[in-house]
Order: sequence, then C-alpha cells, then structure tokens
Amino acid sequence: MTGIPTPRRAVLRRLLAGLAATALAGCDAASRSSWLPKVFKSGEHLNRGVQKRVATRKSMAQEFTLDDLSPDFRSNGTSRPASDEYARLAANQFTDWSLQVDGLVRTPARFSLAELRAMPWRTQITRHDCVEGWSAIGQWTGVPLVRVLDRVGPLENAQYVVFHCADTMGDGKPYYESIDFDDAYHPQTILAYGLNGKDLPIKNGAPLRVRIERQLGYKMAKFIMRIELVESLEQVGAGNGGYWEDRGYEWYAGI
Ligand SMILES: Nc1nc2c(c(=O)[nH]1)N[C@H]1C(S)=C(S)[C@@H](COP(=O)(O)O)O[C@H]1N2
Ligand SMILES: [Mo]
Repeated sequence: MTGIPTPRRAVLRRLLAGLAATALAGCDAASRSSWLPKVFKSGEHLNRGVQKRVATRKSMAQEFTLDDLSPDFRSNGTSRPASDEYARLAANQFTDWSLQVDGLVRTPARFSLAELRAMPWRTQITRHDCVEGWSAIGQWTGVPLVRVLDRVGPLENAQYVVFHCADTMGDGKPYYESIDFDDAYHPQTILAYGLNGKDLPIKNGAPLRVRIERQLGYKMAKFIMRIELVESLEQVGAGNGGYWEDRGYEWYAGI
C-alpha cells in the first residue's frame, strides 16, 4: 500500500489500520477485492458515529488553492462508456445530451448542457480520495445540485437523490449512486461540467458528474444521464443505493 499519498483523513487512517489488522490475522492479501469492502465497512460504522458528534453533516470539506492542483486528475473505473448512444452524444460534443430529472418531483424536466451552464455556478478545489488508495486535487466547476432540485420541486416523500449513469460495469450492470437530502443540499454538492478550468474530460465523466465533497470517490457518479428522486432505495438496482454498495461498500462513505 505504498501508493497512498497523504492519508490525512481519518477514514484512510482507519482503512490502513484495518488493512494491517487483516494482514496480521493472516488473510490473503491477494484477495483484496473481497475483503476490502468488509474492512471498509467496519471503519465506516465507527465513522458515522464520529461524524455525528464532531463534524455535523453541514460542515464544509477542505478547499485548496490552484498551487495544490494535481498535474493530472487520473481516471478511475469507467474511462468512457461503451454504448453507441454515448458515442453519438460525445461525437456532437454533448449538444444533444440532456439531463433528465424525474421521480418524486412536482415538475419533471430535462436540462441541456447549455441550460445547466447558464445557471448559477460554483468552483471549488478539493481532494478526491478513492478507496483503491489514491487521492487527487482538482478544481471543479458546476451548478449546485440544489438549484436543479429547486427547479423540479421535490415532493414531501422524496428521501434520496439517485444518479443514473451512461456506463455499465464488467458484469453488465449500470453504474448508479445515491445520496440523501443532507448531502443533496450541501453547498459543495455540485453537478460538475468543468475540471481545472476546461470542459470536463470524458475520462472524468463528461458531460456531467457529481461532486459530494465529504464522501469517497465511488459516490461521485460520472456520465450522469438521469437524476431520480425516490422515497426508498430498495427499488433501485439491487437495493443498496449504488453499484458498489450492491457489492458490499458502505452507502454512507463520509470522510
Ligand atoms: N459512472 C461512473 N461513475 C464513477 C465510476 C465509474 O466507474 N462509473 N467510478 C467511481 C470511482 S471508484 C471513483 S474513485 C471516481 C473516479 O473519478 P475520476 O475518473 O474522475 O478519477 O469516479 C466514481 N464514479
Ligand atoms: Mo474509487
């Protein structure tokens, strides 16, 4: 695990402690993919309690300066969705793409990239932490999710915001993610169309990806096609709130 740069955040420290403990217990390090989520899970239960006492869900993630930017913001997971539909959208610079927002809302709507860019925007320089053991600092620009939600009017019974993505994973299942309204209304939760002062590259999720700055990398859905408001996560995917959550990762990945 020499690839972890500065494990400053508590979750990474706990993750490392967990990995060391697992190694001492004699587990096979080669089966990383099967035991990492479990280790991670125990750390996260602790984290949720800590979070409640010391931080509150309203606290801001640390922001950095232009001097801190990583030279290249690497790509992880899908670097380009394989569908013909995505290829067609990309070939037209996403001018035909639109974000569908529906589910438990008063007024379902579609937003083109131009419409999203015309809305109030925010820029933030933050650090992204991936459970696979790397971090990167990037400058993200986008529309706060709250602005988009205000336009469609969430219904009283809406509890979660689900992001449906254009890519499917190796097992053929689509990538998706979800957050609750504490995170949806957080000022740093943005639908980003820009990275480091340029259009969001395809490898990082073009045309639109979400930033949820106090959570881990896998929550930050790329290639978003649709946002759905739901009352329960049970009806979505395998019912655990995200592609990786359906495979054992924690739904609340706070750092
Ligand atoms: N649609 C989609 N979103 C995704 C992924 C993915 O494979 N598909 N990978 C996740 C993971 S594990 C991480 S760490 C980040 C990586 O973002 P990046 O490619 O900009 O580095 O995207 C997250 N969002
Ligand atoms: Mo990740």
